[in-house]
Amino acid sequence: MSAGPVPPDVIRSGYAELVVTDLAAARWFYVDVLGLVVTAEQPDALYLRGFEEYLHHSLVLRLGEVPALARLAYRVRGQPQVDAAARYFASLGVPVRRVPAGTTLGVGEAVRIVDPLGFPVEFFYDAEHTERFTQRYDLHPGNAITRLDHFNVMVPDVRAGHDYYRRLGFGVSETIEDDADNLYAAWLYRKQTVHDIALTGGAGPRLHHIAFATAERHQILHTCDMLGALSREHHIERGPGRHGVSNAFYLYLRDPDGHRIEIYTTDYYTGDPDNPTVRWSVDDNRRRSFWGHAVVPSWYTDGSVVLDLDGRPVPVSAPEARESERTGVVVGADGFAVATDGGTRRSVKLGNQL
Ligand code: XXG
Ligand code: FE2
Repeated sequence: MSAGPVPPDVIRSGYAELVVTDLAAARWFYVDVLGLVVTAEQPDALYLRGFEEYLHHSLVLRLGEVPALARLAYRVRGQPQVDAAARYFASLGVPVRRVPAGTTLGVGEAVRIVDPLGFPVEFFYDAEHTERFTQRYDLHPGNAITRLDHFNVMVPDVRAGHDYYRRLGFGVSETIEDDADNLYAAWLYRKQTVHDIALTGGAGPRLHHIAFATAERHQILHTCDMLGALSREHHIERGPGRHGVSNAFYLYLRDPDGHRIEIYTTDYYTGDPDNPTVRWSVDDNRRRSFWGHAVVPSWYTDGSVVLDLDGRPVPVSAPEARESERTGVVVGADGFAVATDGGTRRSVKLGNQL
């Protein structure tokens, strides 16, 4: 029996394209507050990058009617790997579309698919180079973002998502699970950090967040101080704090359209072939906040819709109801459960109770 086409050699998470409904408001958030570098600007789009990034962009903001994720893009190891992606995904029977160079400004010929989890994903290699601003300290704001770090997506079946990314050659750095082998969340990588993609259990396919890295913790605190000083503190959703999973320092923000952005710094090296997977119990109160802080319910429930290759919203499915052994309620995601109460649904927090 033939093994079929091999998966493309993915290097790392490369860029994301978000649909935003007010480009001026988005520019304020991403450029004036977060301090991302503008590579190019068009009447209906902004192309942004971090201070260490030399490719054209790691985030595209495109004007549209409804806030959504247009695409996650992975960089592959050379242009022939773009063809390898086309062959591999055609063999899986999912929608595959080749797009000519320049379809996204600054990006060469690429392949777009809807992956088996329902997400619009691009595989690209060729991309325009720009100046790397690592040591242009004269340009750095106090909260300078260095680079894109990872994507996080919401999926109703974390095990299926984990298995799909494992087949694509991703390593698994950390998980949240229970004694019954239920997987609540998983972190998977190609580059030598904790993750390029995280899977969060919940109604999906939806985008949970896009995460950008700063070099140091204090830069995250500076963003909080700026938002406070501008009376725009409502953009802070969760944190700042220290993750259990990944050990990174973090902050979650909501942009003017509600898209969630994480600022993340100083996780750890995962590049050895025998890098051990850290498995967190869903009962460990430190897994999401190492300091035991409660996670706000919106962090578990809210996500951005995703678009198919023709720009239509992809329908969302809810996770299969699971009886928690501990509580007897239906768990939607770890730490946040929806209990059915004689017909009335109420939200209860589980995982952060001491
Ligand atoms: O990047 C991450 C996260 O996926 O955003 C969430 C690392 C850790 C966590 S968690 O909330 O599980 O600590
Ligand atoms: Fe994250």
